[in-house]
Amino acid sequence: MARVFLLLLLFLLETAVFALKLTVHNNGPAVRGSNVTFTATVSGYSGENLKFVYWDDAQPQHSAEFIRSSNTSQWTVEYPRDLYDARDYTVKVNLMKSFSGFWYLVNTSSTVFKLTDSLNGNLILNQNNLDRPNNYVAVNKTVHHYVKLPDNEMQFLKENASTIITYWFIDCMYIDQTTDFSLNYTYQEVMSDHFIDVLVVANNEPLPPITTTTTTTTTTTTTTTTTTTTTTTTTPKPTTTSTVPPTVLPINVTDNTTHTITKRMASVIAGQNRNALKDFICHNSSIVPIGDRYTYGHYQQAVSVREPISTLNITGMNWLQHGELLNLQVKYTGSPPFDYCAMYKLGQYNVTGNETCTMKTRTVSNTFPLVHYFSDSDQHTVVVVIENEIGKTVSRATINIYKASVHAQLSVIVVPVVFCLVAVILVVFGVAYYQHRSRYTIEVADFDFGQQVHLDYKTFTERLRDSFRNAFVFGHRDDTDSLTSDTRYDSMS
Ligand SMILES: *[C@@H]1O[C@H](CO)[C@@H](O)[C@H](O)[C@H]1NC(C)=O
Ligand SMILES: *[C@@H]1O[C@H](CO)[C@@H](O)[C@H](O)[C@H]1NC(C)=O
Ligand SMILES: *[C@@H]1O[C@H](CO)[C@@H](O)[C@H](O)[C@H]1NC(C)=O
Ligand SMILES: *[C@@H]1O[C@H](CO)[C@@H](O)[C@H](O)[C@H]1NC(C)=O
Ligand SMILES: *[C@@H]1O[C@H](CO)[C@@H](O)[C@H](O)[C@H]1NC(C)=O
Ligand SMILES: *[C@@H]1O[C@H](CO)[C@@H](O)[C@H](O)[C@H]1NC(C)=O
Ligand SMILES: CC(=O)N[C@H]1CO[C@H](CO)[C@@H](O)[C@@H]1O
Repeated sequence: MARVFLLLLLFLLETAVFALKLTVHNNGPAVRGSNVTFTATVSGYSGENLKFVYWDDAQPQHSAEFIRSSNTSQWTVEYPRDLYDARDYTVKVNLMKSFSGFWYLVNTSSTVFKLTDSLNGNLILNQNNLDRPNNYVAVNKTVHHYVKLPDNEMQFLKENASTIITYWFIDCMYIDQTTDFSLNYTYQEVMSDHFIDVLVVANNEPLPPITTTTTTTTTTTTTTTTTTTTTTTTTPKPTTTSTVPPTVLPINVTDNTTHTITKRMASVIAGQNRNALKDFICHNSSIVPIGDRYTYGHYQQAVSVREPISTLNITGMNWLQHGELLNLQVKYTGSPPFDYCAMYKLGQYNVTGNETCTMKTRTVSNTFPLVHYFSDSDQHTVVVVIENEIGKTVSRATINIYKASVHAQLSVIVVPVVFCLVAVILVVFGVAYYQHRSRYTIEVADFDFGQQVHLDYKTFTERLRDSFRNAFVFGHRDDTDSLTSDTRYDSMS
């Protein structure tokens, strides 16, 4: 009795204080016949053993329990087509902990999942190996359309379908059938809108024999189909009032291997409400036209064809005098509307291509002006980012700003400087010449002055005269006298 009480106390304590949080997810919705995986995750886990008890509310019911020494557990359940209807189901999970060999409930949680008649997943538009984030595609460039199925449905189809064919319709017109869930198609009309219908058909069982009666029905439908296809060509979008006959399936496909399947489909369809099929292909209808022997997926997608931004030209003066306004024209081609912005960077800037605008300006014009005032006089780079629904283009232009004084120097300063230099040279030469002359005269004057004191009675001419006189009038004896007298004067001066 005391032990039960203690257990109860512990249990209450556990749930109140140390409660583990339990969350359950599923990978649905899933087509009938495929697997659904449930994942239970515990938060606040501290290393103990946990028991996960699962059960669903389907008939026949599934249940399972797992003991795990981790905070997560997975349960995968198969829901065969012949046993389970398409609807919402609930899976509940009990989380249990053990105490003295007893498992007691800690927490409980549940998840709701959907079984569907048709395949899930999405139709994806891919251009230049990039999935389009929206339904806009570039004109004259192959669009890779493909159906992306969830992994569990893909696995189901691989294991339980001998043939999977994807039928492609654009604007209610049959285009092609493929076996790889994809279609390459090029849209050639810019600014046009289209509506894509894709039907993925996988057979779940061997094909029953085709009766002659059904074949004839098929043939008749064929003729009607072809005639109406031409009528619908002019209509860009499927309209409810269109005169499209019920069967738009490719009944006149020449390929032998697919021929039977196509015929089979047509015969199945022939037994159904024809208007239901028309609605199925051309409109947003959830009517199942094919029946339980096939697993199908129907995908619809609107496509808008646009021209990407190209040949972006930035023209105008990019050498500016300081104080002048930058005034450039940006011109480009592409489909409007455009969102643009310009960024001004100091110095050289190399565009990376993923520059983005924080503030965009919208325009429908294929040109816009760039007007800007630079307060300094450096080199700048203007980066222009233009976006439309297809993509983005980044371009740039380098702006050089020069100071007004730099311009003036050439005419106003350089010329006077040259003249000044000439003047200075002239003055320097003049002074040098004058000094040279005056120094010569001064030297002579000094010499004369010095001579005046000591040689006032014997100048150079006088001495010359004396020498002549000595040589020719007095003979050699007086020669030595004049020499000694000369030496004496020199040493004295
Ligand atoms: C379709 O386009 C994709 C990607 O552009 C390419 O990988 C694939 O080979 C093309 N398929 C056909 C049938 O041309
Ligand atoms: C049916 O065949 C004709 C000629 O063989 C062809 O022009 C037409 O496009 C085909 N229709 C479809 C829906 O394939
Ligand atoms: C198609 O119909 C479903 C429900 O019937 C609706 O939720 C969905 O928005 C519709 N899609 C289009 C493209 O009209
Ligand atoms: C851009 O310049 C080139 C060459 O000058 C010219 O051929 C082209 O048409 C211009 N593009 C635009 C959009 O002005
Ligand atoms: C821009 O790129 C050129 C050549 O790739 C490089 O020489 C230059 O240094 C780069 N300038 C800047 C500012 O990154
Ligand atoms: C784009 O920007 C991101 C972050 O802003 C940066 O990590 C990445 O290197 C850039 N890519 C290119 C091609 O410059
Ligand atoms: C090929 C194959 O495995 N087909 C099976 C698909 O599933 C159904 C039941 O849903 C089986 O009857 C088929 O044999």
